[in-house]
Amino acid sequence: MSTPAFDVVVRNARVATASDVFVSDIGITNGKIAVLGLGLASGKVEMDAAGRVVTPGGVDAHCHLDQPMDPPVRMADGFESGTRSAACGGTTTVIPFAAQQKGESLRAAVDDYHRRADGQAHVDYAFHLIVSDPTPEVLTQELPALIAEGYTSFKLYMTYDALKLNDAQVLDVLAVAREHGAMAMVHAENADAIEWLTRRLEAAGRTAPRWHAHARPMLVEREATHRAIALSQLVDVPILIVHVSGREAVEQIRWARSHGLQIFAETCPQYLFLTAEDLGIDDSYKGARCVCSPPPRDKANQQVIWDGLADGLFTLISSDHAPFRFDAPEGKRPGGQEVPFRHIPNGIPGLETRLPLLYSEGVLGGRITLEKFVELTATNPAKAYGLHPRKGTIAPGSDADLVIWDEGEFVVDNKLLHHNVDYTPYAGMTLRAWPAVTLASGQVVWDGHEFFPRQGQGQFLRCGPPTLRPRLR
Ligand code: DUC
Ligand code: ZN
Ligand code: ZN
Repeated sequence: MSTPAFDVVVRNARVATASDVFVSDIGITNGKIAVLGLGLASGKVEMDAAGRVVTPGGVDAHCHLDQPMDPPVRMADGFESGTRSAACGGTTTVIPFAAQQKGESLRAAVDDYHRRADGQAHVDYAFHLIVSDPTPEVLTQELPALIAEGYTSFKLYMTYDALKLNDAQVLDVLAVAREHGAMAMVHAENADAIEWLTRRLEAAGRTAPRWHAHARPMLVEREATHRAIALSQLVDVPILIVHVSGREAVEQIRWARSHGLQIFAETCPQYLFLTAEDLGIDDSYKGARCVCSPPPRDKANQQVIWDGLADGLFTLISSDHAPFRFDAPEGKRPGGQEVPFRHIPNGIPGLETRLPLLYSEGVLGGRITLEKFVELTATNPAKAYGLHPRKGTIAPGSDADLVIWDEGEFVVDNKLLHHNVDYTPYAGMTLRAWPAVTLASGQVVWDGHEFFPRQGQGQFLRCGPPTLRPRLR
C-alpha cells in the first residue's frame, strides 16, 4: 500500500473565500494547506465534505480574555476556556488585549499577558495593546519597539475612567501609529456626556440595568465617532472604529469615506440581534446580562447595521466577547450585590456564537453573500492586523484552519456552549447552521459534538503591518 500523500484530505468541499466559492479537495500537510484541487491523492485522515460549505477558521479580532479587572470583578474566561469556546464556534484565531494600567509600563502589561496565555490556548492568538497612559517613554520607546516586535495594533478609549485618553493624548498615539505603520482601534463614546447623564439618572433614582442604555445614547457615540475621525484626519492616519452600534455612527463613517478619509469600521453581533429592551423593560436585574458598551439599540438600527455589512461600510465583525458570570460576586453582581448600572461590569459573551449567528441569519437569511461572510469574519480581520495570508483564507501555504458547516436546526442553549459564563444572550434562538467540524492547524478541535483539547498548542502570532486596502465611498 502506498503511503498517504497528505496528513488530511478534506474532499469535495464547497470552499468559500472572500472572492469565490468553488468545489475542491483540500490537502493538508504539517498543519498547512498544501494544495487545492479535485482528485487529490490520499490522506492519513480522509474527511468527506461533499455538499458542505468550508470556510476559513474565524479570526475574532476583538475579544477580552483574562484582562485584569479591579477586584472583586474577574473575567470568566481566560485563554483556556476562551479558546475552547472559540474553537467550538469555528474561530481559530483570537486577538485579545494586553491592557496597560495607568502608571504601568506597556512592556509590563505585555509580559504579564504572555504569562496569562502561556501554555493555555487551544487555538492561535495574537495581542492588541490597550494604551491608557501614553507617557513620553511609551510614545518614543515602548510603542515603537513593541510594534517592531509584532504588536502592530492598539486600542484607544475615549471613555472609561481607568482607560480613557483626552484628545491631545489620542493625537499623540495616532502620530505613533502613523510613523510606525500600526493600526489604531478607537472606542468612541463621549466620557463627559456619559458621566453627566449617569449622574442625572442616579439623582432621579434610575439605577436599574436598563438605564445603562439611557446613559449612553447614540448621540454620545456619534459625537465621539466624529471626533475620532477628525483626529485621524488631523494626523493623516487610518483608524478603525470598533463596535459601531447604529445609524448615527454609521452616518459619520459614510461622511468620512465620502471625504476620502481612510476610516475602517467594526460591528458585533449584539448590534444585530439584541436591543435596549434586552437590558430590561422594567427594573429587573436580569438585564445586567446584556449591559455592554455601546449598548444595543433598536430594530431600525439593527437594519442599518445589516445594510452596512452588505454594502461594504463595515470592514469586519468581531464578538467583543467580555465574559462575566451573571450570578456571581466576581461578575455581574459585584460582591454579591445588585449594584447601580454604573458599577455593572460591561460586556457579554459571544466568541462561540459569532460565526453561527452570522452564517445563519446573514448568509442563510439572504442578507449577505457567503464571500462577504468570509471577508467580514476571517479575511479582513486577518488583513487589518497583519496576519494574512497565514490566517483568514483558504490557499496553499495558509494555516489549515477550517470550518466545515452543518445546516439544520440548532437551538442556542448555554449548556451546549463551552465558555465559562453562566448565560448566553442568545439562548432560545433557533439557528440554521453550526460548525460540524473545526480544524486548527490541520487538527480536529471540534466535531460538532465533542471538543478535542489541544491546550498549549495554540501559538502566539506576531503580527505584521495592516494590509487592508482602503475602501472609499
Ligand atoms: N465594552 C467595551 O468597550 N469593552 C468590553 C465590553 C464592553 O461592553
Ligand atoms: Zn470598547
Ligand atoms: Zn471590547
